[in-house]
Amino acid sequence: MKKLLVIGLVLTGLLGAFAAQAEDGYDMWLRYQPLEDTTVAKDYRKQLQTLVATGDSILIDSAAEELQRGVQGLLGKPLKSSDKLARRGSVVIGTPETSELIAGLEWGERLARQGPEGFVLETTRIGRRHVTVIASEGERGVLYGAFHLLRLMQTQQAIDDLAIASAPKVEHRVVNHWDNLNRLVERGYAGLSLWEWGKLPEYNENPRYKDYARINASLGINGTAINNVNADPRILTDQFLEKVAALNEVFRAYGIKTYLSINYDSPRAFGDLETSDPLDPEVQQWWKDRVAKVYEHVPDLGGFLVKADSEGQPGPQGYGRNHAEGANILAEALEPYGGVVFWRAFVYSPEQGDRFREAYDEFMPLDGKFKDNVILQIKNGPIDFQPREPFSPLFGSLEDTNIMMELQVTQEYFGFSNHLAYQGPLFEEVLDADTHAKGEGSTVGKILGGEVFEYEQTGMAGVINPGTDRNWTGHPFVQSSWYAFGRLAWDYELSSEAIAEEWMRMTFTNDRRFLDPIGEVMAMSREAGVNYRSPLGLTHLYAQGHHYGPAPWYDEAERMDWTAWYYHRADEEGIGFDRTESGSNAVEQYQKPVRERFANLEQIDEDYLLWFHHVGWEHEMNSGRTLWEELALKYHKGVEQVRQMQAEWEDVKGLIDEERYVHVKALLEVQLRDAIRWRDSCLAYFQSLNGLPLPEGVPEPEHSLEHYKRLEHTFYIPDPWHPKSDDRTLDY
Ligand code: BDP
Repeated sequence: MKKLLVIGLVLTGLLGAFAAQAEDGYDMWLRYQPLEDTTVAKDYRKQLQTLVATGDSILIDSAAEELQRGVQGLLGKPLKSSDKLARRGSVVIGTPETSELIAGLEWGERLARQGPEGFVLETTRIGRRHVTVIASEGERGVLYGAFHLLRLMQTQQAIDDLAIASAPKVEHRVVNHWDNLNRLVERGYAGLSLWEWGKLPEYNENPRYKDYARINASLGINGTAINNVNADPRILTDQFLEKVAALNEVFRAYGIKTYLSINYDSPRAFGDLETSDPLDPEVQQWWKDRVAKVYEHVPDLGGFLVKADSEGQPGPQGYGRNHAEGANILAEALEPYGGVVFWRAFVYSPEQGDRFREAYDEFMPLDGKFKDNVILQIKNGPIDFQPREPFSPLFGSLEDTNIMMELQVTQEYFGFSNHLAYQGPLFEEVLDADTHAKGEGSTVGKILGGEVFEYEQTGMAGVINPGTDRNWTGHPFVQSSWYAFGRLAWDYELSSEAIAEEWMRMTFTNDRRFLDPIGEVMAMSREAGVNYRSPLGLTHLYAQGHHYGPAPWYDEAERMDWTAWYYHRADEEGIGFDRTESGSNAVEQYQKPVRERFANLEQIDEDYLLWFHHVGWEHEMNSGRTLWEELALKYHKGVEQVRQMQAEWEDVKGLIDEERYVHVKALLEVQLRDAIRWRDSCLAYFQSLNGLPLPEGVPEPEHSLEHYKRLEHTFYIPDPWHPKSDDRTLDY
């Protein structure tokens, strides 16, 4: 009996130890697993023995708690907490206000240079003692500095002679959730919304909330817009505001401000007024009163995010007013509380000849008309988060309007949470794009940082859409794009490659045998996605509604509708959207050097060719091949790249935990299936138009075009947000 008990205990112990090591992706990049390199760990232990964190501040408490958690995990032993320096190995954290030791360093000017969110992380002397200092003008900066130190350790960098000063390059670093109040997440592919509205406000201790805040804070993200831009007016009711306040309570401890997406028609939807016309004094008063209520509940709310006059959302134009008039009344109501309005520039009206032109044509005439606490939130490209877009011409054109860029982390157009498609290279591509607004070097990044035009406020937003899936994002590698967004929002000059390496080290392992091949996989994954979907500047060939599978075909009757024809203009003769002078002339929206390059068939980078030109199928490409051959080869290359990704993944077996290894491996199979379908559907369709043979090396599509057309409606699970896609599956 006794023996059995002992065996039982040993078994439970073993299982316990095993369970502790099981990796389900929940911890993201904050795993703090014991360091693989024991020499490094030994060095770290010397520097990190005692933590001196004084002062009364929830943010510094969070920083201290995180350092303890990290050091405990990485080194196996927590720091001693003390309010005095130890003989050696002290870490002193704080601001000159919270810490006398830091005040005593007299770093006022240095800290001021980094600002309240920046920090100095330095190995220095206090008296005769060597110490590690994390200091900032503001408490947020201390928190970010703590995460920075932990990142150095997780990636096994030396920490015995630190001299780091860092500050974010844009002010508002905000994640956006497209979460509905019924907990369905629009374009979210990882479960239900994280926000348990039914249990709030009473229960805000769900550990997910705090972990979510830690994940964001570790990147320096300082804002979250928690509900869908297609906004439910109920978010502004007292009942929901109480719930929002309970969430905000958790986020506040990590320096994250809460923002709410509001419905522009709220005054009417509440049943209070007959109109929501922004120039009606009663409407203006309504917003002032409602905003006062909002701040009673959430005194430090960041402000509102607004999608107006877009895709059926109400807005000022419904009342004959423009976007500036619409935004300014909200800005006025928020101003006394320091709140801001993120006003989205994602607009296009169906009667427009070229959707590309729309945002620019609508917003340029309003430049300089928005209040200072309005920031225009502009998607990276002129259409809609496509695998490759030229940068939006609004970047570099709006001189007197605060702007921020909106990027998409959730893979709406990149295979949802089924495909591996690290978005870092896409983000980097747009940030590095040169607008030439004030001569060469006026990159989108610099514009966003307010270095080209003097904006009052700057920012970057990322649509993230995590859900209740254990690993938050569905595909483990979608985490990497969230990470990349946050890091680039902090510093748009970082390289996507370096970011990928950091992420892999923290998320998987520091083992070079993993980092090198999988770094390559990450680097190629976005381009692979472009190649098997829409190479050479093709765009939006998606099945209507769910945006997962291919549907390049169109019905004659639907030509001008938002079907694929609208975007690719393919026929017997050729393919591509003419946006030069002979077409929609959207190129005119760019500064001269950019315009000239895009407009010139000889000079344009072929990756953008069909964005701007309609060319014959036999148009000669730089390679000497015809467009058709090149296109077919690109499609095929995309498939081959997925095969290469699979092969690399095979090779890292055993270098990381089995659980995530197997998960990614399985998803790569799905990705290969889909890549082949994309290639074959598109090639079969285009071939039905041009009648040309496929070039050597590209296999014939396995099925008939009719087969692929039928798949359009059964290719992906019905999307709950698009009930119509559900109905249509019944046809087959
Ligand atoms: C499109 C999405 C749609 C969003 C819209 C937006 O398909 O679900 O509501 O963007 O950004 O890409 O408002």
